[in-house]
Amino acid sequence: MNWNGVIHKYRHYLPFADDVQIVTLNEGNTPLIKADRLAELIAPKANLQLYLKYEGLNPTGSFKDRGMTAAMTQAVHEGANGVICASTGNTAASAAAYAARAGLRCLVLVPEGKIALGKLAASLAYGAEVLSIDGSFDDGLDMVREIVKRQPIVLVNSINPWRIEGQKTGSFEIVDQLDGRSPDWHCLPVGNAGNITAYWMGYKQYDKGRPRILGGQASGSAPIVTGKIVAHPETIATAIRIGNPARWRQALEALDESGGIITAVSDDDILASWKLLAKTEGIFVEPASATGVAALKQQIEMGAIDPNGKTAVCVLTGHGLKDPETAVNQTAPPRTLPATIEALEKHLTGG
Ligand code: AN7
Repeated sequence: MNWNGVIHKYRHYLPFADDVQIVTLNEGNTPLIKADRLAELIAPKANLQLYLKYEGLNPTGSFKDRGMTAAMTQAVHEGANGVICASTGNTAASAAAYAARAGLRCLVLVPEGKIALGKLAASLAYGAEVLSIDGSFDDGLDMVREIVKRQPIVLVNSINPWRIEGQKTGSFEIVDQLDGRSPDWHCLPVGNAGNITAYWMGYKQYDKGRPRILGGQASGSAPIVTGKIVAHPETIATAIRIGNPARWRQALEALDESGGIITAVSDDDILASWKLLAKTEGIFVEPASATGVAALKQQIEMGAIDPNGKTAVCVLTGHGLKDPETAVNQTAPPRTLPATIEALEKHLTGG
């Protein structure tokens, strides 16, 4: 079957006018991968049914494309000339791509030196005006919130409700891929809290069972866990280096209504899960994307989640190639070898 993107597929659940021109890169339809080896490692002998929703396989390499197709479609429908966002990187790359496709001007504000290389490369390649600010993501978000009050430019951060509308299709796909039921646990990283908001909205709307939501924040950037704005958030998972989430209240609602949990995981635990995903399942994600797995592992170990016979979905939000620098820094360098058969044979046989 030909796949034409999430708006085409789930139009019936989205509040678009009949005559919108859809801006799409055929996003969505990402695989839900059963991860038996990883399940056995994080919950030995528990018959945990663990699935990984590999959102890094979207057109710009992250989950943001689901919401961006919707936000850009609506922006074009409303006659916008340009769009703007603040970003830790993935929103920037996605906005840049969809704006290019729509023929719109695109401005992205990113925290200087704190955006992974693949995200910067993509945003530049798509032709966005990349503005590097000497502040955090949160500072950038304050700036774009203010500028859209003064200038006719459309904000495409996840405070734009169309971002959430498009993003919620992730829940619909998971339910469809699980043959019409929802998992017991839905695990994901939480940064600005758009994704957690959207998934919960999607499960409720689709009405085929409701999971409990498990959100993971990096311990150096965990405002929702601590209940306090973090003025200077830090984490190796730069995607979720956010101290004052825009959808904080909705995240708390999702946790409350679902009987969920929000927890902080250390950078070491994030990196340990990042390695496990790559080495036991062959799935290379950016560090932030391993936070849902790290949170699940932690909660099972603490006894707060009983894995026995349960179904859990972890959303892997972004591709590993987004952050090649961290990958290279966190692994041993390649061994150098003379270009001879003798040297190769010696290596192969343990010489
Ligand atoms: C890989 O790109 O906020 O809780 O500006 O890139 O919905 O913010 C990215 C967030 C998780 C957190 N995983 O999602 C941005 C940005 C990855 C991400 C999150 C982000 P939200």
